[in-house]
Amino acid sequence: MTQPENTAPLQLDAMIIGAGVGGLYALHHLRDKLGLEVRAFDAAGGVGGTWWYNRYPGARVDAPSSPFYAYTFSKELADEWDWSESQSTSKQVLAYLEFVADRLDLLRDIQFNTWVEDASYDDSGQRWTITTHTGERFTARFMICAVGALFVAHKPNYQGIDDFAGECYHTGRWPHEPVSFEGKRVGVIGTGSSGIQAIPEIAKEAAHVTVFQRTPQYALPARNRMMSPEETAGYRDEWETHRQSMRRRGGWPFATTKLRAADATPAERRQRFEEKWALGGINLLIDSYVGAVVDPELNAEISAFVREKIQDTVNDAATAAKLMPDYHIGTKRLILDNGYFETYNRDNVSLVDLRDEPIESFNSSGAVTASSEHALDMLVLATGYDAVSGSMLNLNPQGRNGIRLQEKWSERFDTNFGISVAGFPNLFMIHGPGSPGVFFSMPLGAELQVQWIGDCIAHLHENGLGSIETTTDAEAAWDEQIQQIANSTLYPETDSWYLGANIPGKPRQFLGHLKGSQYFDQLAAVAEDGYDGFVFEKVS
Ligand code: N01
Repeated sequence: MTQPENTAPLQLDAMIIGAGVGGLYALHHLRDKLGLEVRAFDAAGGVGGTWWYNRYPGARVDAPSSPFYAYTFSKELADEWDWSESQSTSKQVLAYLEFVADRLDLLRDIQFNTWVEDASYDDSGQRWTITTHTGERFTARFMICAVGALFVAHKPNYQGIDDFAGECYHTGRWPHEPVSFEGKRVGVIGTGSSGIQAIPEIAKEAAHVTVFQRTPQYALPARNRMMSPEETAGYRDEWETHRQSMRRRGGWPFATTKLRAADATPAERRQRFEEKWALGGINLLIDSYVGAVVDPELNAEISAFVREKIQDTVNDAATAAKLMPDYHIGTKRLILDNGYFETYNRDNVSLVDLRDEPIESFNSSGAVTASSEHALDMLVLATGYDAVSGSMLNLNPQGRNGIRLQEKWSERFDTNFGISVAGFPNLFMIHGPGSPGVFFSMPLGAELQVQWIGDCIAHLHENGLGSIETTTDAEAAWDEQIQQIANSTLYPETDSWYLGANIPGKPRQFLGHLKGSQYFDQLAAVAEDGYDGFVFEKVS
């Protein structure tokens, strides 16, 4: 539907960009709790955000326990939804989000298949106006950007890659139609969470899989299992306690160890690592001893333990050697695997170590490396995302005085709390740069940010205020806090998407707040203390 230029845009109270985990809750909270006139927009054909697109074989939550990758704001929702496995498939997460959208009657206020092409702020009217790809325009005082931390797919720019004549898919843009690997020679580039989940599944069907690996990765066994009715009932009984614990314990509901590695002998530590390894999931890292991503000695010991496990699993010594990670475990996103290393014992899987054998180019029939040609029928790009900042830069809103976000963020991704940007009044981000994001529970983190935004909007209404905006001083202080916390850990010593290191030319800056509970305490305190670090204008 194209709207003529001179037609007045449709007036709303708030517009939400994105109908994923954050956007759905924002729509519910602002519409049903605050009574605002709200509409959400999404380029996808349905709800789910990143889960709408991540349908590659093997895609699962990389959190270890399904009931905690879910909303916590409604006991009814928790009671009405049964998770079937401890590590949910992407299909089930998507079904859950569809269930939530249906149950809360959200669909009537979401405009799907709609790409927001432009967003700009009008100073005098204190309103945002968006223009969609069809030319429709909407205006509202508030714009909530729930555009996803892992949305903008990163495609490597190898010479000739577009000349490849076979099928080519990115894990973050997987087709909705079935993809068959049967009888095909499949090349997979990338061994992050997506590649490590997809490779074992592809190998079960394909004639041959060639994995092109740039950095060997640690992965811990997920030990995925079916959830029994008793386990589900137990979670429901303890729902309020778990909810409170997640808020207090950095997004994770269970108490973790207070044991110190220095108080144990090497044999005792080894025994404990074995126990945690047997339990699977993130237990080895977070529950062996205190400080695995802070204490270099403990980290080195856990890293060596996992390398040994890889060595024991992979039969071919040369392949095992190529698979040996050499960074501090946990400082790239920790990966939970379902038979990844075992996959290299199959006859139809081979590994190319790009550090020794870089890809020089692609041609119509495959990849050319320094010493070989790899003929392929299909290429799977598991090469990740322009994470955290990428989707906001894609939207590229125009704030005060005509400044675009791409200009504002050309050197640093300045924000306050990862929610607000100086020069962009009444714009709120969910999981923006400087938020806890993946370092906390993403659904709970989105809920808490949305609730804060809702309270802030109510504060404006109650006080006759037309706009709120953070200051550049507050942004500088926020960045300092983020970097200080990160620098007290081992994270900055490893190249990862947390630092923007996966995207050529992207400014290096740690992008997440590592102390989620502290973050939400500070966020609450700022509102209670009259929004220090923010400025308001009266309604114009
Ligand atoms: O992406 P990644 P991902 N040539 O950036 C390699 C979340 N997630 O999609 O390590 C060759 O982690 C790159 O190599 P290197 C989760 O938070 C969640 O796997 O940069 N290789 C790396 O091996 C995760 O962290 C779930 O040297 C290139 C890989 O591609 C985040 O999404 C599931 C390359 C990219 O790994 C991203 O994971 C999956 C190049 N030019 C993911 N460029 C669920 O919960 C990049 N690589 C379902």
